[in-house]
Amino acid sequence: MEKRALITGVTGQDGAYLAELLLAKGYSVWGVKRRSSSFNTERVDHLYVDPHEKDPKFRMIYGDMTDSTNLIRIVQEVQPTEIYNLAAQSHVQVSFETAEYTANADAIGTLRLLEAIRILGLEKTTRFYQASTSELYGKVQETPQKETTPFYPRSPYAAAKLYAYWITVNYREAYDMFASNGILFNHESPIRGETFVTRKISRAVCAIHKGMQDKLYLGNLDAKRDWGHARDYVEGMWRILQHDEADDFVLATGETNSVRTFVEHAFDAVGHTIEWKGDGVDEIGLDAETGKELIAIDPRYFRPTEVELLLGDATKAKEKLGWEATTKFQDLVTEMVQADMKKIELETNRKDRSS
Ligand code: NDP
Ligand code: GDR
Repeated sequence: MEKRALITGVTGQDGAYLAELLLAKGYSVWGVKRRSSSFNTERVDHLYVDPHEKDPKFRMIYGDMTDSTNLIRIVQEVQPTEIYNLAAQSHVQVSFETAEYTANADAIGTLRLLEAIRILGLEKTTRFYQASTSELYGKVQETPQKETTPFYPRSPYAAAKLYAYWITVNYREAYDMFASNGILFNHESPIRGETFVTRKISRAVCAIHKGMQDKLYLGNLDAKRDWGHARDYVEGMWRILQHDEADDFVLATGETNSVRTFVEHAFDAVGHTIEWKGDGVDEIGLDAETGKELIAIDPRYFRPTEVELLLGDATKAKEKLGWEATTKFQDLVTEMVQADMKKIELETNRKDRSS
């Protein structure tokens, strides 16, 4: 039988990696993209096929998680064998500003999609993956965090994702649907959104090194995250839906590092050593060689409630799915910095040629 995947959030980091993976596995992939006044498909443009071609393997369709009738029509048209629900307002800090919208898209959006499957009578033919998150653990209850660790959300984003998590479990139990949660810890890549801390750092480090930016402003340097590579994590999503029964799985590396350590490694990748001085909002990071101030704190980037420590235990995924994170923290940082350096150099060459 033809494998047809529907990916919501296909234009995001994970959507792009997942679409590539599924196409390589022979799937037909349909991605849901939002209408935007500027181009928003940069991450998947390389997968684009002329829709006039006969039977293209990758297609995009307009949609929005806040629009039930649209979602029902999409599921009806695609008749997917697998749905990966990756669409979300995914920025934790932004969720404090746009709490209601975040709940609508991330929580009720998930319900809308599950309902679309039911309304169309596809409960027995469509498998459903929900992009759940380590943000559910929030305020530390125990470490490392695993499937049985209690949740304590610390943001409107996490509270919305908590609803999405439980409605997925509920539809599995109530309607015998194959609906699974992947509780994924932070995963990054060279195509990570520019406002998440890792990519913000890798871009700034390159711009500072090239003399195009003076300083990098950050918030909480002591928050700790379990950072892995997005490429590994989309493989885990796929394995979760291939398992013989629907279930919930943590995907994590089992190693945690602070934002501060990320900054140090990133600068190190371009040959700068960082020395820290002062504390609290007055802390600064200096270039150990020149004494130049490269990092400062901007309290705007502190969150009203913070998640201080995330460290995951992915033993269940290893035992039941044979999944393990393969990219080490240091290699991830280096890959991101090198990719941004290449981008800056290409951009500079292009400007030089056109002037
Ligand atoms: P991104 O922010 O990179 O991508 C989010 C995607 O959702 C984009 O395609 C975006 O479209 C789309 N989207 C946002 N709002 C809507 C809406 N109302 N209707 C339709 N589409 C919408 O996130 P990631 O790829 O990093 O993450 C994928 C999913 O996994 C998200 O649900 C996230 O919350 C979750 N997650 C991510 C983790 C991570 O570390 N990356 C860890 C755990 C969970 P557009 O491009 O137009 O903005
Ligand atoms: P997170 O990612 O909130 O973990 O959510 P983010 O990279 O935004 O923050 C990580 C930590 O860094 C601290 N921080 C800063 N964060 C940002 N964005 N900008 C800064 O300047 C800055 N300075 C310090 C934050 O306070 C935080 O502690 C990501 C998203 O992908 C979610 O969708 C996903 O669910 C979780 O990861 C797992």
